[in-house]
Amino acid sequence: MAHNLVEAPFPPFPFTSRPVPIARDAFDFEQWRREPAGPVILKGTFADWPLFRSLKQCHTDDARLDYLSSTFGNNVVGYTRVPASDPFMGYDGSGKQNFKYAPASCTLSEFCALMRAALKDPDADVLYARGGANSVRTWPEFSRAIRPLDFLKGMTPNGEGVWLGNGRHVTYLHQDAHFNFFAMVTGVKRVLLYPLEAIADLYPTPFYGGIAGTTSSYVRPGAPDLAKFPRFANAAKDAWVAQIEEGDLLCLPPCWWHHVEAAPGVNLMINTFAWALPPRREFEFEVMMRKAVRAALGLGPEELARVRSHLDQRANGEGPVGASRSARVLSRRLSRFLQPDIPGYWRKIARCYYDHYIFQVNGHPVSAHPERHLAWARQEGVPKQRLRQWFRFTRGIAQMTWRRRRASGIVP
Ligand SMILES: O=C(O)CCC(=O)C(=O)O
Repeated sequence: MAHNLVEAPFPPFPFTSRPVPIARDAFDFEQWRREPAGPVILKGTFADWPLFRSLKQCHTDDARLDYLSSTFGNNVVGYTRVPASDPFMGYDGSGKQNFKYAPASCTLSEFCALMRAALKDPDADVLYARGGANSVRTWPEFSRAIRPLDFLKGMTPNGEGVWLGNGRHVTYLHQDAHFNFFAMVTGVKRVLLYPLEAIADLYPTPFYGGIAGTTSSYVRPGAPDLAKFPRFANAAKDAWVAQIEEGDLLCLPPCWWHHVEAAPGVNLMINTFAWALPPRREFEFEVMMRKAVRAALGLGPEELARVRSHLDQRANGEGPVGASRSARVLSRRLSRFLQPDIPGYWRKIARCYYDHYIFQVNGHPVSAHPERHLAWARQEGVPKQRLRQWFRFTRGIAQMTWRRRRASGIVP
């Protein structure tokens, strides 16, 4: 593997990191998918996309916007805007989300006109069409301008988004439960990454209780407040950085933390999430975790330590002998995702989540805002909330099935 060491127009991080490797010819994608050791960049995998080729022929941002506007202009874009003076989208100093995901919408040609004006004024807002609000398969002409990537065959897409902006935005540090592939079509992004195991040093939100339903971090990696988040200094040993440019496909294993910045100028990235387990199994894990975290709050440290050591030794369906019924139920639930039928990478993820949120081996799991962990647990106990989660999952599956029938995307 080679490394991506190209200079980029980003201020350096106040810590060192290792570069994400670039895959060379001998790279075995199937093997990576079975045992993803870390993120990797693939080059040239979508060089045949009409969208990519057309944009490559445009030599200015004006020309890129003309092309996007004239070819896909009627599609409806959901977007947000943040001030150029601070284009960070995430948590502010008091732990409050400082932006709305995609509060505005217009046609793509209107959005291109807004971006064109903003590009001429360095003080203009940063505009960003976020992928969760813009699905590739609902923009028919756009979908026809890309090609499915054969090596993703057999994976199940979970959402394929269009991320488009006038550059300079910063997306909060968070992780998603799925594989994630970033196809950088135009512009440059810098992606800071950490394995899930760095969780304790990243000051996470409650489990899946952060921005847009992800597990997010309260830290701003570009300007970390080390007085408030002293452990973040330890995270440097786990930090990876990828600078992705036109034609790069960044492949992220499930649950890797990522923080994304765009260089100035028109920026277009298409991503696809792919389920890391069969969808129902992944949802079962989420539901099980939500129950287990609540159940753990009712057990003492000794009993939790017994459950943990029981899982370490046996990882079977029975709980520790002589333990309370709640401890045995907890043990049974947790062991389900440590069995050999669960892929090795997910067993590792499960262990890491268990240690952090259930056994609390790193201290309080939401140490930046402990009260939010309790509020989250209370909320999780409300049947309406569980129904909402089930509804969201079922609707997501139905939507994706319907979209896959109608139009093609990145996953064949
Ligand atoms: O590119 C971005 O700004 C964010 C992308 C992202 O966070 C994601 O795909 O999960």
